[in-house]
Amino acid sequence: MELPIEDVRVRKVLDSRGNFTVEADVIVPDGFGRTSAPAGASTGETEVIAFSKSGIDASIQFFESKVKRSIIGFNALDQAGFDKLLTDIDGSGNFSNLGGNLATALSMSVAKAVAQSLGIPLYRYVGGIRSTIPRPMGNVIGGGKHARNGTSIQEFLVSAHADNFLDSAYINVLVHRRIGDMLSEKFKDISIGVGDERAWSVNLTDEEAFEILNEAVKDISSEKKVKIYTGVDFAADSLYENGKYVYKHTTRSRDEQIDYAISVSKDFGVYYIEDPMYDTDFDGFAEITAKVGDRSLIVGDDLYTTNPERIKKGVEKRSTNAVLIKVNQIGTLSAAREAVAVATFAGMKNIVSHRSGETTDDFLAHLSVAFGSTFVKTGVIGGERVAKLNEISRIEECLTS
Ligand code: 2PG
Ligand code: MG
Repeated sequence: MELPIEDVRVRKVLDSRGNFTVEADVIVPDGFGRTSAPAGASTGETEVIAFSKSGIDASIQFFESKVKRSIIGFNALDQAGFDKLLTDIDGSGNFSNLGGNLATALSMSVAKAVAQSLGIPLYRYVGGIRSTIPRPMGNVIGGGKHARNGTSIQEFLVSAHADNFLDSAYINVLVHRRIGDMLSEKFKDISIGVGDERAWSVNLTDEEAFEILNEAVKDISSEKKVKIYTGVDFAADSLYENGKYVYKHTTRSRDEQIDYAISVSKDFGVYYIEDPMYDTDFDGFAEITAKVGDRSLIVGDDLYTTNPERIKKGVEKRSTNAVLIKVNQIGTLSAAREAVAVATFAGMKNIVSHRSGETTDDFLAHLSVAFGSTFVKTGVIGGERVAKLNEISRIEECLTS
């Protein structure tokens, strides 16, 4: 069976930060797929390049002149072949000609068009018969590169475990709301902002943020009688300067950073710990995982950048017990799927994640179900965030009815 690609169009659209990103439309017989790509702010060193270094227009120009004619007529059922073709035509090894964002939009749109043509949902096409509903995880207090005046740690996260996905997502919202009230009380005369992902942003120390987080979680958890896990994304690449970890109120050596991450697990009871160390320090991650991996998830984001080869290195070194998955870090659905396969085979959990600059596209909702993700990290509120949450809730309705 063949499903030849009949037409492809790409265009610029705006993301949630108001920056330009790309959207791709793919048409196959009886199928249409449209995907817009998100954009990171705390990007990892080894991510593919979002757009050509000459800019987004140059990426689109590259597509029009070098890619389009080769993909018209290509059999869309051959996702791996399509993704390899994109990679080969780009030829740079890191999508610096086509741009990883355009590659992501094209790759996902082919899968969406095929799913529609076959009359099955995207999660089913990508994941086969195995489908798992993840738990929603979203940040409620933030800073780093996502906010102007927030905490040093990029994200303070929560994940409620209620009976169904939407209730869990709603309880995350209640924690966010409670924290908003607590912050208004604490900073009576100071206005409180939100960061790119709608987490509260105010001039707090990280320790104050932990206290507020834990108090709000305790309150809502006992009110709703639901377990709520907490998490952090250190995004340690953003803290790292010349071998040290520079926070607003203190500086930590490598060893002190390792001890701090361990104490965040042991003393603050944090279950989910993302990117505690700089992205070349596989051994530092491993020390943390060895000490607290039995009680916490140690998650590699900038460490791995959804790159199967880097995940293999992490498996060898026992760096983490979980991996974050963002398609536009690696540029194609096939590579992201391979990243999940490598991690799963090694017994690691995976978490499909949004980017700080998002669109209302909901493909990551389908991927989190298809990939058997433990959590989906996609914020708590905001139209571009709840687009994903609501779609997972719809999928859950289909799977349970
Ligand atoms: C992260 C992400 C999403 P960004 O670090 O995990 O929260 O941020 O998209 O800016 O890389
Ligand atoms: Mg991260």
